[in-house]
Amino acid sequence: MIGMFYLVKCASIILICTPIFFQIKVILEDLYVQKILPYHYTSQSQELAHKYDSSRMKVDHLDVKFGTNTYDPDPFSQLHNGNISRQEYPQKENATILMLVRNEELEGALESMRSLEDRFNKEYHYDWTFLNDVPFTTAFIMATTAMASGKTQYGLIPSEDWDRPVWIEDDKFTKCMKKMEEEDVMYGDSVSYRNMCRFNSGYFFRQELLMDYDYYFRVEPNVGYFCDLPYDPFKVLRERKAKYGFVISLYEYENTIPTLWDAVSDYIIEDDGKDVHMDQNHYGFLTDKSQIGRYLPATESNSDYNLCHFWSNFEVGDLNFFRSEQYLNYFNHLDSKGGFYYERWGDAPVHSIGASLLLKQDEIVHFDQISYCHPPFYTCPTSMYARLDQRCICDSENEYSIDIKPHSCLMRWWKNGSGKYFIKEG
Ligand SMILES: Nc1nc2c(ncn2[C@@H]2O[C@H](COP(=O)(O)OP(=O)(O)O)[C@@H](O)[C@H]2O)c(=O)[nH]1
Ligand SMILES: [Mg+2]
Repeated sequence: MIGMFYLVKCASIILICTPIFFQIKVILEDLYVQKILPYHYTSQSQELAHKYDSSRMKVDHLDVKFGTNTYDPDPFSQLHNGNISRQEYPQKENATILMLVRNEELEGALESMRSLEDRFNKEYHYDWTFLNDVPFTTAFIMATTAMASGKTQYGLIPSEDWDRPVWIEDDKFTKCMKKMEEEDVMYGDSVSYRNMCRFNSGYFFRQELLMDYDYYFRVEPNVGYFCDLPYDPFKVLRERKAKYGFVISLYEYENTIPTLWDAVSDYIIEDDGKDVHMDQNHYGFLTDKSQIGRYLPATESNSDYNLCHFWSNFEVGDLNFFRSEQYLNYFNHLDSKGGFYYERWGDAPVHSIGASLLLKQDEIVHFDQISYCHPPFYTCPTSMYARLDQRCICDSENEYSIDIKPHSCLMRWWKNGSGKYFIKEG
C-alpha cells in the first residue's frame, strides 16, 4: 500500500516537472549551440592557426617527410619533441619560389610543386612563398608544406594592395566591364582577375615576406616542367647580372589593352630619356612588325606595339628591379590611367613592356632549356640529346609546342632581343 503511495507520488512529481525539465533542456541546448559550440570552434581554429602559423612553419617544418599512414593523430607533434634532426639547407641564391594562389586551387598547386620539386628544387631546397588575398586554410598550409623540400611561408595580401582603389569611378568601371563582357573579352567580366593583374603588375614585390629576397621564381597552379632543369635559373640571372627571365613569348589579345600603348607612349615622352634608353633597351622587340622567316605577326594591332609579351605565368626575376624607382615610376604612370580596371590590362604585357624599356640588352634572358607547360602551350627542347640528358617527357614536334609557331614571339625575340644562343654554351 505504502509502495503504491510512493509510486503515485513520484508519477505526479514527474508529470508536474516534465514541462520544467523540457524547458531546462531547451535552454541548455540553446546555450550549447549559441555559446559553447561557437567558442569551441573559435578556440579550435585559433589553436590550429597558432600551431600552423607561418613563422612556426618556417622553423618547424623544414624538410621533414612523414612516414605514410601514421596512426599518430597529430603527426606534426613529432617535430616538437626534438627527435628529428632539422637540417638547414643554405639557400644557394637569395631567392624564393613564389605562388599566388587560392585555397580551392590546392590540388593544382601541389601538381606544380611536385613537378618543380622533382625537376629542380629537390636539389636546392629553395623556400616556397605563397600569397593569397584571403587567409590560407590549414589544409592548404599542411599539404603544401609536406610537398615542399624547402621552407614554406604564407602571406595574406593587404586589401590596399589587392582591391580596386577608391579613385576608380564606380559607374565608369561597371559600364566598361559590362561592355567587355558583351564583347567576350577574356576575363572581361571578372573583378578578381583585374585585382590579380594589378597586384602582379605593381604589388607582389612589395609584400613583406619577399623583402629579404633578391630573386623570385613565379609558379602557378597546374603548370608542369617536362625536363630536369639543367641549371639554377637564379644563378644564371645573378652571374649574368640579368634581371628577368622567361620561356614563352606570345601575342597579347588587343581587346584587353586597347589604350595600354597610348599610356606607354605618354610615359616614354614624359620620361624624356631619364630611365628609358632607346639605344640600349629592347624597344625593337615590342615594335618590330616585319616578316621574320615565313611569319608576319600573328595578330594585327592598331598601335605601334606588336603585342609581343613574355608569358608571365613563368618568370624568374630580380625583385630589386621591380622595387626600383624606375619600375615604380613606370607602373604608377600606367596605374594612374585606370586601365587595369576600365580595360583589363594583364600583368604579362605590363611586365614585358616595363622590362623591355627599362632593362639593357642581356639583362633579359630566354631560358632555352627549361621545358615548361601552362595549358594550352608548352616548350620542349628540340635537341634529342638535350631531351635525353634532361630526362624530358615531351614532344617538341607537337602543335602545342610553341617556340617556333606563328603565334609565338620567340623569333621576334631572337631577332630584336638577345639573339639566339644557348645558356649552357655561355
Ligand atoms: N589568391 C588569389 N589568387 C588568384 C586569384 N585569381 C587568380 N589567382 C592566381 O593568379 C594566377 C593567375 O590566374 P589564372 O587563373 O591562372 O589566370 P590565367 O593563367 O591567365 O588563366 C594563378 O596563380 C592563380 O592562382 C584570386 O582571386 N585570388
Ligand atoms: Mg594560369
